Amino acid sequence: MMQNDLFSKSEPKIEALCDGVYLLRQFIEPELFYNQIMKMAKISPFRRMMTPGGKIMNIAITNSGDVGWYSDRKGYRYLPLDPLNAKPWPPLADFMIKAAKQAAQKAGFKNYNPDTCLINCYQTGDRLTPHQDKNEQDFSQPIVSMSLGLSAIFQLYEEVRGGKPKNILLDNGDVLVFGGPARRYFHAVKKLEKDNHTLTGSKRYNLTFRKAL
Ligand code: MD3
Ligand code: FE
Repeated sequence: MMQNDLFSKSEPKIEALCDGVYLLRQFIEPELFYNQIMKMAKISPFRRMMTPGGKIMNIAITNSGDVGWYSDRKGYRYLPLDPLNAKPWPPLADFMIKAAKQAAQKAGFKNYNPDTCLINCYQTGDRLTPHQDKNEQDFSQPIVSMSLGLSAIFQLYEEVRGGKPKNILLDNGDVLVFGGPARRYFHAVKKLEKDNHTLTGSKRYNLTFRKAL
């Protein structure tokens, strides 16, 4: 009983994976986030964007917050309005900001102020190729990532793109915090395997909270 109390839900475990990368397993309430995503997607639907090179991305994307990450022939950037409906992106709900700040705080980042959340929707076979996130202004602010639904293998390249990555299995409700040197690391997500999840069906969702401006 005492053993259990030491690891009870009030004191979730935090695991340092490497310098600046922290994993908080089962940190959020997935249903709450999933329901919110479905509400927001009615205003700004998931869509497959075009890369600057003219290819259609396989992962469907939407945003919430003051600005949203966007890609087309003109390049990658943050936009205050959703080009699909010419309206602001759905606002970040207070509970979302609170959870992201709580995760950052646990990882040691005190003044985290996310102004946007990029939401990725993975279907069977979708993968994210190695890349850096560098469209944000302030690299001293961490990125907080939340996973929903089907599990996926996340890959972190500590050195360069060509090096051997660290593989991390991300499950429903897991949260990752990236800051400091890790903020600039290359990372990727392996192909989503065909499976079924009680909350999300055949899909995986990932939310990345960022300070873009
Ligand atoms: C490491 N998303 O949207 S989240 C992305 O699971 C993205 O959908 C992945 O990479 C996903 O850009 C991984 C974890 C993540 C997010 C941002 C990072 C890892 C990061 C920025 C720097 C280093
Ligand atoms: Fe990324």
